[in-house]
Amino acid sequence: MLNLTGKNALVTGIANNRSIAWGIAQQLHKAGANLGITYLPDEKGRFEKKVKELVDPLEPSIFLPCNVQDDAQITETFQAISQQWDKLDILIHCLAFANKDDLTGEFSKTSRQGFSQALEISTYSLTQLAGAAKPLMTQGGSIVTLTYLGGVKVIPNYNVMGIAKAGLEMSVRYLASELGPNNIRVNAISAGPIRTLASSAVGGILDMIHHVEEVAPLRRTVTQLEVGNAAAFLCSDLASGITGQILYVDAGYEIMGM
Ligand code: NAD
Ligand code: 0WE
Repeated sequence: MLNLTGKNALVTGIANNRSIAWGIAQQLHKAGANLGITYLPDEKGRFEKKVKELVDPLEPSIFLPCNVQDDAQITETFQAISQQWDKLDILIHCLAFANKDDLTGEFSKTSRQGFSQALEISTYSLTQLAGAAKPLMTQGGSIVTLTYLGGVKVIPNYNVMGIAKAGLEMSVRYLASELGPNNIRVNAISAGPIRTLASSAVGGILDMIHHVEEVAPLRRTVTQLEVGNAAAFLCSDLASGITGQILYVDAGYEIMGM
């Protein structure tokens, strides 16, 4: 049976009740994990209040701001973990960002700034967090990140995020290779399109969801909780032989050629 009792899990990327990270946090909690939550702070502290209210029922023992563009916040997060937890077992990387302007129109017009920002936040952050987690995962561990088909095949308008996800998927393999001897597994879930804060800001997302509902083998899209179940599996001992993999949780869409 899926059992995460006695495991400490750090979950990044919860913005609201539609976040994929929220679906994951709920399923990790249900399986018995002890949670730490980080959120992206904003100036007015609005995010902090909203996320705090949302996650309160899951009784996280750590709740901290962590903007991955700020080294000091990452250091503070992992310092808090090393002080409060005897070990870290699970790291969920569930964040991405690109300029809205770079998610439409001509990919060849992507600016240097937009390109590096998208890859810094969406790709480099996995390596950065995995590097910080490694010394705390003293009993082995499981790292899970979220990717999308647009990192493997061309999806209109995904543009610079596709390059970021291609880099993210290759980072999973290099990290799995490096961390394997420490019994730390690193995998990605490639989720089908889901309506979230990030995806709702994208023009035409509903049409994409309807397309998936028509052609995916299961004739539907997936939910945050289904992604959460797959993440809980990958973080559990049931997946002890699995590392470096990209697991599609997409109602089968990826297998279709026509
Ligand atoms: P979301 O908006 O709920 O989550 C994105 C998160 O990234 C937010 O919590 C935001 O605060 C965080 N973030 C952005 N910049 C950050 C920074 N500098 N530091 C720390 N956190 C930062 O949207 P989501 O769809 O749940 O996205 C989560 C992950 O799932 C992303 O990696 C996304 O690419 C991936 N994904 C989403 C879909 C989809 O259709 N929604 C499909 C496949 C993969
Ligand atoms: O990875 C994602 C979302 C990525 C994302 C979305 C936004 C919108 C708002 C990253 N940064 C931003 N920045 C913003 O300002 N997905 C997989 C969802 C998604 O995004 C798309 C998609 C799909 C699906 C963009 C274009 C085409 C399809």
